[in-house]
Amino acid sequence: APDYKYLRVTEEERVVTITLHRPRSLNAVHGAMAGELVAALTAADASSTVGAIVLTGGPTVFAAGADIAEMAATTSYASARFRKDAGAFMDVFPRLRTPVVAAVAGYALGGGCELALAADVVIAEEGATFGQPEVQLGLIPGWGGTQRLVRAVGKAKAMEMVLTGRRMGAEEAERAGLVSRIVAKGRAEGEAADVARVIAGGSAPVVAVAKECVALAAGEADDRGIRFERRAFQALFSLDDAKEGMKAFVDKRTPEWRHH
Ligand code: CO8
Repeated sequence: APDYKYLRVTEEERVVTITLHRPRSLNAVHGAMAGELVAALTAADASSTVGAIVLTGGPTVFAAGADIAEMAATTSYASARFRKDAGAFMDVFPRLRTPVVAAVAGYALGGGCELALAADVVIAEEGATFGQPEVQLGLIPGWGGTQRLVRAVGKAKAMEMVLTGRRMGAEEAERAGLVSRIVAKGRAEGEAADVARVIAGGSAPVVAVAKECVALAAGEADDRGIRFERRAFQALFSLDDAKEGMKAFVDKRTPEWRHH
């Protein structure tokens, strides 16, 4: 098995568990981690011994978003790392035949929330928190959040969350439909593994086609909104308010918007 630096990957009973592993930055997703995630998901999907994938951040945090320090150091979308379209790695999710069960403990913010939204089933434990705080950074969600959050929780809640950055606790997230189930603290990964084992116990082609049908009903086949969001993110990324917002986070202060 390949060695990953920012992931832990284990396989047991037809279930691959992928754990995001950058504990000192709350699993913030930088370019290197995103690349590893695509590799690990693609490898699991290609394996005939794998019937389901668990995606988790471990027992304390799912992911606090894209890596703001890395983004702040990127002057524009024309610069090297971003030339290839920093959101494109998310296209791996709709391509997977193997269902992905997200196990969420703690923060799932920004890109972290978007990873959960891209999963097929989301199990959250008490204390889990979901949100799209990009507006506070002078940005918008860029990994599908504006599209999939609307589908998950409806327009009013999605609009409020994206426009204000308000976070949603596990209970509200379950009521709204973002989460399939809430479990006791410390149980998200175990319960997600149980769900994944049940899925992996089914006939692989039947499961794959069932997933495809539900994904179609959930709007996953139409990627125009995702692509529009990505371009809009890129357009806003180079504005001075985005620079100020990201810099303010890095400097641990409140941003001062130029365009107020
Ligand atoms: N990126 C980089 N570093 C982070 C991030 C992040 N998203 N989140 C936390 N960290 C770091 C902190 O800087 C801190 O580092 P250090 O110890 O060196 O100071 C460490 O993790 C611990 O964080 P805190 O001290 O802030 O921990 P708290 O418990 O006080 O707060 C929070 C936890 C509330 C989660 C807080 O860390 C926070 O608000 N984080 C940022 C959340 C956020 O805004 N996420 C959205 C990011 S933007 C995004 O995801 C856009 C996706 C699309 C991008 C497409 C192109 C790339």
